[in-house]
Amino acid sequence: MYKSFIALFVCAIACTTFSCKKEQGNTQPNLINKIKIGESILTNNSKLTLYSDKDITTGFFKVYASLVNSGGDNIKNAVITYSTLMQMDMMAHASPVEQPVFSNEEKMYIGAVVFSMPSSPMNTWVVKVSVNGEEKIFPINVPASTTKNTGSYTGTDGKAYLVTIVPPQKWQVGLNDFEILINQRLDMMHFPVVENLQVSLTTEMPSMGHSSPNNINPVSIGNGHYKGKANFTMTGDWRLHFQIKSNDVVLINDAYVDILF
Ligand SMILES: [Cu+2]
Repeated sequence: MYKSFIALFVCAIACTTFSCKKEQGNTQPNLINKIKIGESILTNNSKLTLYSDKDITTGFFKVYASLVNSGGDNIKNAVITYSTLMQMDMMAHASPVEQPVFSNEEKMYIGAVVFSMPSSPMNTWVVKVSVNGEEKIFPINVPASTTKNTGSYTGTDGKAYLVTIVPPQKWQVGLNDFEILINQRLDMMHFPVVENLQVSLTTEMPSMGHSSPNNINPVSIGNGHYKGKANFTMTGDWRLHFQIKSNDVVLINDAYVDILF
């Protein structure tokens, strides 16, 4: 009897300690290799912080939102939406975004933004984040990427499209998994994703005038993303050419992005 009491007691302590530790460890957002791109305090004193994986340039970027209440606890059931706006000299426009979803792994909301053109003194980007209806505005400086990783094309149907590379963490010699994101520019503010297109990939090394074999054409995986593989036979400058068809009719003959590694 006495022994089982002890056992129960030890077990209770161990469980409490363990679950307490686990709880604390699990509620911290994973900030390894994240770059803070903005922070703001909401009216209820919770803190909203935005992060990216790397320095922002033109192109596709994951945007992480951490939301922590005044007691330091992670809030994971908020309704968070992203939108972008570029204020230009004579007009304003938005760009494609992917709405954030809470990740139990990262302990943050993860969405994405495409910066379709660089900032300049007259052309400035903001990312707007709405948290349970309260909007916070984050100015973001967007230098031009050193290589072209997003482009705008007019389709054979007369509509405008954006084709953007979603690169792997790191390009390497050999097979590289990558995705492209295809959006239609419906108007200056709306960029719905386009699914069910047929994409074929050819590679080119512009500086040496050769291509590479054994690439794998990107196929639709939903949300406007198309996943394929590029086979690089050497380091250097590579251009990925995409011919995009809709119902077997050429929509965009040559959308391309450039890679340098
Ligand atoms: Cu612009």
